[in-house]
Amino acid sequence: MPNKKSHPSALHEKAGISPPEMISSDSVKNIQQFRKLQPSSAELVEGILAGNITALSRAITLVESTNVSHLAKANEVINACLPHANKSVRIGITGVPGVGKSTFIEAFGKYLTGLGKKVAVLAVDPSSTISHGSILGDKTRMEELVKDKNAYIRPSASGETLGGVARKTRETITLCEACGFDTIIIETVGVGQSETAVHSMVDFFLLLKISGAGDELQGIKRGIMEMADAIVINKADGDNIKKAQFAKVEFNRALHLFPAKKSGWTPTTSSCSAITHEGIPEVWKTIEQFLELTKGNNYLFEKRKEQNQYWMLETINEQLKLNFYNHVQIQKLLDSTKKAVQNDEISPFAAASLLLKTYFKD
Ligand SMILES: Nc1nc2c(ncn2[C@@H]2O[C@H](COP(=O)(O)OP(=O)(O)OP(=O)(O)O)[C@@H](O)[C@H]2O)c(=O)[nH]1
Ligand SMILES: [Mg+2]
Repeated sequence: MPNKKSHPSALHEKAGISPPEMISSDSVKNIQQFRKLQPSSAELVEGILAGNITALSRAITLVESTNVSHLAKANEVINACLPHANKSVRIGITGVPGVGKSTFIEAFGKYLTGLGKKVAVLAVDPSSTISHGSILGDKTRMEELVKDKNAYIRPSASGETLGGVARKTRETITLCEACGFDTIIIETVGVGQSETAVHSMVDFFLLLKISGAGDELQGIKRGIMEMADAIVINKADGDNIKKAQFAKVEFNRALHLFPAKKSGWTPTTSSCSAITHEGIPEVWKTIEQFLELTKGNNYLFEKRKEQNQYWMLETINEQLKLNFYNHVQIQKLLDSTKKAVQNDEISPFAAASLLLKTYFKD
């Protein structure tokens, strides 16, 4: 009979094998390390106020988080940063795709850091809420600015709604200002309602255009013209210089048809080339003149106060809507009620009031 000991087999296991550790000690160490790396809100604030970019980026990620448990911490950080914010100039830049916004911001941003300014570039990009960060391409358009230690570029937050994305950008402005950035540039694509949102968070609104075939005013939304503090015709280089001059005259004429602005500022038109940098310093000069005027007549500060109220109301609207559509009973009833409305079984108003009643009952 063979000796069991000298011929171990699976059927006659004696010594046994200790089961593998359920959790590897390496992973535990990593997780502990990671937890330690998650700074408290006080640590984040301390970092931001010291001008630490890593702390700033982390705080922005926190603000952008859709995780409800992050909300309280994000609010703590923002509230602590608030007394240190508000000291920058906020510039909104809009224009249709391809007009040269990113190239312009690269040239303009470099010019400003050359003057010793600290520039933060943010974006409200409704398309990125679908494609999750189309501005990534922008970072390659802003090659020089990305490398500049006095510049900070943050791609657009992604989110469910434009309102939500814009609100996060508004909060990000506060964080950037507390971190010492004195010039905030917010880029937006001229689609949807994003210009209105950006206009509601900046001091100066710049519309970038290119010269066309003489029909400059075609297809331009009246509302955008009305919001603009300056129209800058980009790509005024090479064969385009003459056309840009014509466009400037035409825009100038059109701007004079609008009623005077509350700020007391008369919108300007100019041309530039984001490639040759011709006309870029003049854009900054215009903004300086605007600031001098609106600080002098107090408009700048009054407008910021109004904007703060706007964002409070916007946030309430946004949260109420979200809450309504996420309500369990509403989710159950919404589709069938929509169908009933479609089939003329109930009027849209009666249906709305029925759903609202259901919502407010709980
Ligand atoms: N000649 C000339 N070309 C320019 C100028 N500015 C931008 N471009 C070119 O125009 C194209 C579009 O420029 P972008 O800066 O990507 O335009 P954008 O407005 O940011 O575009 P989206 O991000 O798609 O909305 C690029 O090929 C640029 O090189 C300029 O001043 N002169
Ligand atoms: Mg761009």
